[in-house]
Amino acid sequence: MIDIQKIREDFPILHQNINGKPLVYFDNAATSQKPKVVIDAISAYYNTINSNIHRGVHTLSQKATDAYELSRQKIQHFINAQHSHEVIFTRGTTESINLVAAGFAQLLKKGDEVIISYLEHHSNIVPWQLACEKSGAMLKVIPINEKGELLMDVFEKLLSETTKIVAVNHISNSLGTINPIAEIIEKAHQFGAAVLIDGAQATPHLKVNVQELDCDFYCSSAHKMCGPTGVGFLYGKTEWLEKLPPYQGGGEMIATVTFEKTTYATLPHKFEAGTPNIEGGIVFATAIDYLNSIGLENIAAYEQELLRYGTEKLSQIEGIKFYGTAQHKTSVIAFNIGNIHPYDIGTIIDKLGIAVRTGHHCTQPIMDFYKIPGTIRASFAFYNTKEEIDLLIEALKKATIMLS
Ligand code: C6P
Repeated sequence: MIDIQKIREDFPILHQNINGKPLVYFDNAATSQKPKVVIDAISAYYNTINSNIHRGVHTLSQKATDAYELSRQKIQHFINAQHSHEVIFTRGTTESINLVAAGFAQLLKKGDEVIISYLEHHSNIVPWQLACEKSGAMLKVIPINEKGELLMDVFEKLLSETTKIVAVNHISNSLGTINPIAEIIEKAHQFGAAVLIDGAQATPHLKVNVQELDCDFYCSSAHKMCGPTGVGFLYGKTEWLEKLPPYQGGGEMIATVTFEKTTYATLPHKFEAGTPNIEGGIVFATAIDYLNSIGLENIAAYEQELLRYGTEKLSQIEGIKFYGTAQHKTSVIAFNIGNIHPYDIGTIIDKLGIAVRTGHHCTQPIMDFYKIPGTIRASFAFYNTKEEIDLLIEALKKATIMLS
């Protein structure tokens, strides 16, 4: 059991009025709020050990390097990777996917196929389109049903010896669907295809075990996990990371450089050119410690309770239509009310202190599937409460009256 009121004390931002009303933050799928330990760790870094890493003989640089590498190990253990060199620091999920897709662009050839799904965020669509354009490979898409679940029988038919990589999200950011990734990975491996899992919406909410899943790549962003923005990770199996070409060239990713030939550094440095987001990388570990202190199982159980409560309460609103009613889903509720444009509702409830996201949520194909311009998306985190859901309902009722 978690003590929500105590947890809420950890988040300074939650205790303020927005537009004269207490803030209700339901835009957690876009980015999570940060606990004080994370905010303090950022200033502690700059107050005590700020310096460049992997470069200096001096003590500060060594301290910063140690903290950065310790954070890599924290991420390794958080996702149960076998080796810390299988964890590459990136700017976030988007960069992680681009890194893999750019590498595959060089490995793929005409006749090869890449499979993604209808549920993907644009950052798991566009990099693969670019890779296919460059290589001549073909992009295939797993369709969905009305509930927002992948059609697994069609997926099986799409798979063949020509499938080289399957890239799907663990959890849909727009609908909350939890995809059957263990099954996807197993089926793809039967055809020798690699599998990349976009875990941006999963790592904040449930325990991930990359060895058990046996995925080839897994990625996520710190900012959705109570950590800072501008940092994330790419997990890759050693053999795949060895096989992929470097993503960017520059300092720290080399072994030797001459004008004739450059040789590359060993993993993970081969993929970490230039000065990284040092403070972000280090503080990522603080965020992981914080999530672990609450417990992913506790977080998942409480958020499911909020999902049940929210769905039941919202169902009472006249004219509401939900998008994404999968059997297995996280605490994301996407909906529209009557013919009112989601943006109009979002704007009015913001005046009442409530933060939700409206629009296509960087998933235009899902909106096209439902033939809508966008949705209102309320996404709950473990620091939200049922009382806040009640405030959302009240605000929605007011907005509906004003806009009808
Ligand atoms: N989704 C949302 O409001 P970055 O921006 O690189 O940290 O994450 C991109 C990304 C990739 N995949 C999924 C499933 C995601 O949800 C996101 C980010 C946010 O839904 C911002 S668009």
